[in-house]
Amino acid sequence: MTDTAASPPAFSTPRHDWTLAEVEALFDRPFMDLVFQAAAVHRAHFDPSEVQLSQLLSVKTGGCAENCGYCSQSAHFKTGLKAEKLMATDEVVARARAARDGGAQRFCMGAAWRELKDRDLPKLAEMIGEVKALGLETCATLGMLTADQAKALKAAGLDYYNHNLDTGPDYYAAVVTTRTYQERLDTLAHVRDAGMSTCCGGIVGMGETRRDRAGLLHQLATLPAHPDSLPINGLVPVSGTPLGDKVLSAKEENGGKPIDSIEFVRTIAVARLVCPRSMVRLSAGREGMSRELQALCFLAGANSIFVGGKLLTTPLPGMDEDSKLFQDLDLRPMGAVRAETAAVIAAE
Ligand code: SAM
Ligand code: DTB
Ligand code: SF4
Repeated sequence: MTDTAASPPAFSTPRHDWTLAEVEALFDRPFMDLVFQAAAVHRAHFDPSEVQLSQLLSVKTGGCAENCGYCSQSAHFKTGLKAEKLMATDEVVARARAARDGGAQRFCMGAAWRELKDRDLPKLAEMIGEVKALGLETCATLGMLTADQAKALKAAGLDYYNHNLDTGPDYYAAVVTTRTYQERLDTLAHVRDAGMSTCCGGIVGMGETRRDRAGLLHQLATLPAHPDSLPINGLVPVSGTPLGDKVLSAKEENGGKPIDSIEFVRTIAVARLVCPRSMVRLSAGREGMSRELQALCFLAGANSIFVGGKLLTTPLPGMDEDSKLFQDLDLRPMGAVRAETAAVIAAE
């Protein structure tokens, strides 16, 4: 007998003193026990039939100064992506309204920047304020922030800031060299200090080891506050990027997938166990995942996804496909702000 049914309470209280060895030991648990335990912890904190829907929009695409080895938007790689200017506020608001009316609860604005420049702040603040006025939760991912910029974004109505650690500290140098791990931790501290919620996770399937995946989750679980949202992205292999090309040229391994699907589920389950109250987001990589694999991820504790047919520059399943999946799995969107609700908010 393994300690499955008896263990959940021990995991239910968030801890910040995880050791790397403990996180690695969770990865090594028998798969069925791990998923069972993660599902129990999920149920201790959330309604397991609810999944949060977020929609992304790339408000400034391409031409980024950073060299993140997975990214379609880096100016260091030839990916064929056309760089664009910062989008007009009206266009962003129209897209946010459509996302809300489609059932999204949160709208996340992404920019291909190394860091936010003060000159762009007024326009971003206006955008965030108008999206918030639609009744949506607001999220942005704009690169590194200073403490003052974080405060200004909070004042503009920003609820969440996404800034990922991407991988464990030992593998980090193989992924990006133009931004340090510490710089990422510093931006996260500014976001927390400004009173915003944090969205922070990483990518799996970049050639890292299980120890590196444990290293990422160990970092997240030992932050001063666990991330409010914890996105687990499966690498979307983009042709022209060093990490994407590696996967694309080794197609026979894992059936052309960047990571074995059972290992992916393990990563979701361990994230749920070490950060029991976080919204664990099954993020990039859903396109091409089977319905059964997604169901297993929800069972293992994922309770948030991106929807709407597109992430920032790469595809996602369409709304029809996701609605059918939700119907078949008896899942429902968490707290969606549909048109009727928003009309009430606007009239207040
Ligand atoms: N430029 C900002 C930054 O990196 O801080 C924000 C945008 S960036 C695209 C947001 C996150 O998306 C990255 O940190 C990375 O974790 C994830 N991401 C980007 N490209 C990806 C890919 N090809 N596959 C999986 N995740 C990806
Ligand atoms: C996150 O962790 N994943 C999202 C969101 N936060 C910003 C972005 C995924 C991007 C995937 C590649 C693309 O579409 O360009
Ligand atoms: Fe730039 Fe963000 Fe892409 Fe890195 S992940 S290259 S910072 S857009």
